[in-house]
Amino acid sequence: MKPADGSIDDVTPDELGAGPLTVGTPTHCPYCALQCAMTLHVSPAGSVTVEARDFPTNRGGLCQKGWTSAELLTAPDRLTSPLVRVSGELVATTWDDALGVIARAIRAVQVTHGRDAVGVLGGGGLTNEKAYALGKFARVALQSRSIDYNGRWCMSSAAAAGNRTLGVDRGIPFPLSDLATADVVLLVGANVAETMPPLVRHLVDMRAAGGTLIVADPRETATVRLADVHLPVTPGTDLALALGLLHLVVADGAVDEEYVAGRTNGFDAVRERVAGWWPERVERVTGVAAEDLRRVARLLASGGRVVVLTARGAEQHSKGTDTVTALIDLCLALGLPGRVGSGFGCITGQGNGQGGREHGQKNDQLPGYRKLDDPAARAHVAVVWGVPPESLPGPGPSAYEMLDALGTDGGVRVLLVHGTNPVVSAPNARHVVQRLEALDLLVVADPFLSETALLADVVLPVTQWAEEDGTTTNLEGRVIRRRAAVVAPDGVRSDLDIVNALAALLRDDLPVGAFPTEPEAVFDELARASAGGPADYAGITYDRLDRTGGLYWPCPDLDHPGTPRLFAETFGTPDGRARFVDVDHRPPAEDVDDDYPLLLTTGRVLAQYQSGTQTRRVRALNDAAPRPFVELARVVADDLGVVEGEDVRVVSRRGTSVAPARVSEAIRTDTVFMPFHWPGDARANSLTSDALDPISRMPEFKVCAVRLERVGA
Ligand SMILES: Nc1nc2c(c(=O)[nH]1)N[C@H]1C(S)=C(S)[C@@H](COP(=O)(O)OP(=O)(O)OC[C@H]3O[C@@H](n4cnc5c(=O)[nH]c(N)nc54)[C@H](O)[C@@H]3O)O[C@H]1N2
Ligand SMILES: Nc1nc2c(c(=O)[nH]1)N[C@H]1C(S)=C(S)[C@@H](COP(=O)(O)OP(=O)(O)OC[C@H]3O[C@@H](n4cnc5c(=O)[nH]c(N)nc54)[C@H](O)[C@@H]3O)O[C@H]1N2
Ligand code: SF4
Ligand SMILES: [Mo]
Repeated sequence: MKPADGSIDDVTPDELGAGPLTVGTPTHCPYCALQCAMTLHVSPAGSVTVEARDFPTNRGGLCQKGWTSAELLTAPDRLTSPLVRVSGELVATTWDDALGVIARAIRAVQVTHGRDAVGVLGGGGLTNEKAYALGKFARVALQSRSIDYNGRWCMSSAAAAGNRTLGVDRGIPFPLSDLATADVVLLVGANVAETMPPLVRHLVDMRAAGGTLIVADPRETATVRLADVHLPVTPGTDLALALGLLHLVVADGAVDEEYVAGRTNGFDAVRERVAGWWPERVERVTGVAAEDLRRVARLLASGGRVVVLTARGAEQHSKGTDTVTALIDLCLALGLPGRVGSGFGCITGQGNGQGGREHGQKNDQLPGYRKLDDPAARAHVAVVWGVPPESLPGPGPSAYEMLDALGTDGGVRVLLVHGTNPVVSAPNARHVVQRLEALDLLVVADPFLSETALLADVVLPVTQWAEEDGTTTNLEGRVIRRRAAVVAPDGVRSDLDIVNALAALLRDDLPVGAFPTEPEAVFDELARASAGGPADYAGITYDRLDRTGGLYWPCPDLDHPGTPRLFAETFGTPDGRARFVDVDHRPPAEDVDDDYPLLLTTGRVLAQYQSGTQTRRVRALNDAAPRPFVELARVVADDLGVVEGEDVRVVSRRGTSVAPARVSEAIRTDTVFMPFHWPGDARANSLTSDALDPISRMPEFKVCAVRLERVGA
């Protein structure tokens, strides 16, 4: 759908909207896990407009990113030809040549260094079909254990905590619309007013009906400004906060003893643990006033409909799994999970962050959220794949650990990157760039020349969102349909085509049709592979999705209506009872000291998305959020002698970044904040710590020690 004359840049949505609308293609947004519903209209000249569509999650709303998303389809620097590096330069080539270069390098490296020396790094924005195909490609065509994905840096702590307590990881295990009928909602480290604006509609309705919104965040964010209570936690102390709240619930006699006795195991150790977390101690650790703790504990224990949600602020820590666990313990003690209108959830981030962690691109996983080291799971999936179970490799390294070992003995030497831009988004990014440079061959498949693609030896131009069919699974575990609305530009291919072509070049012994390229065929195979697993899609088909608008997993057979609410009667554990897990607070991996006296935390702004590959190419979004910044409290700015807009240098043990100061009344005086959307000198991840959570392997993006310097000085 190339515009005939390149004039699309000058047409505003209003002008396009003035004409009669076509029937349009109903689909969902290319960006975050809210997966807002939209209709795409294509004009006879080929320009595309976005119309918001009503759906229970977005209720007719879109954020600015969604409204402007069609601009991605006509970006002037869209990649339309494979590129290979010749004498240091990326030059255009044919698909046959590019795929041949990759296949030869894979073969050579696997002969010399073993199968695991070829790795795949996937993405939580990829459709279910692509995530499934990448996992199968790694296990069946490469027979390598080296595959993981960027969701490791997103949902891994939430997933690990959900699995070990509730026995299943479906981020929000109830319909999002439940928020509107809650009496109390507690958000821990979630800035939904910027990261999922249409979600706020449910919270606004909740408050209009008399409900109370509580937000724990070191900054007074746009979300905090909507709230009734702000808990201004010190970064990295939510675990103590959770223990302190449970202490008060126990002390007030507000534990739901019948629920605890009837539906859970292991509360005694937790009850004993929280006895030591009295409010004044929690105040000293977290910076949250004891009286605010008491008020929040009373609200949570009020007996009404209570929902607790976490996002990355609580989770992206070297103790993120334990923090989420402590919050789940709190909710179990209150009897919330499984009670209609109440519950606990983690807000999934990426467009297919939920489905992307269910079907096999995770290092330890087979489709249907099965475990790679479970013999029964291996046997089931091996039958669907037509290979012997013993040919399937075991679990491999996590995303950061794989990157950290690139090019070393025993590490990956050929890396295929699909759907992530680690040069901008990986922790300790300067080190990661050095490791990427040590590879024998770096292959990046992307619609655009991302910062990681700029380092690659081979770049493969791929189709994006509105150019292809597929499914995603939204933040509530609802499987929905993405639909092709336009024809992809000449020269680009789908990730599914790439996997198919490489498998054919590498292996002539695979079953016929092992890597289908039709999304629906891939989905049907995925559904069979997932049958009987925790994330069971066996009863879901494109046809059913088209008729229903979406189905919640598990959906084990074609007559099954799907499962909007989990845990009504039983949890996902073998005995059906939830497990309290005894966890304790600990400081971040890197605390402040005389040389690095401030805490750096990082996150997002409304108008940019992730590493910015996509949103930095949309004009209106760049106008809205044109540059990076360092948010710092006025007293910190005054001490340093910097004024609003003046460049400041942020220094950590790993690197330096320079960005303009944003002097703020809305941040703790011991904390500075940087968004991570920009590359180059202002890259936040030049500073961040690569300390990992021991269970989830989540990096500590949300806290490290830094000092500030005046650039002029
Ligand atoms: N505009 C926009 N929206 C997005 C994205 C985007 O890039 N841009 N990305 C999507 C993705 S993949 C994700 S994962 C989600 C993330 O969504 P969120 O988790 O809402 O976003 P963040 O800005 O990463 O972090 C949320 C808040 O955590 C706070 N915080 C920092 N440290 C701590 C701490 O120690 N404790 C507590 N309680 N809070 C802390 C920050 O101040 C920040 O306001 O957003 C999704 N939506
Ligand atoms: N400091 C700091 N760092 C962070 C975070 C933080 O809070 N602070 N958050 C972390 C989190 S939660 C996340 S999710 C990550 C996100 O960081 P990244 O993984 O880098 O996220 P994106 O920018 O979404 O990268 C997706 C890439 O895939 C491309 N793409 C889009 N569609 C397709 C497709 O169909 N196929 C292929 N092959 N490519 C496609 C896009 O153009 C883009 O280049 O960042 C993490 N990094
Ligand atoms: S909130 Fe997320 S899904 Fe909705 S329009 Fe914005 S980016 Fe798209
Ligand atoms: Mo994320």
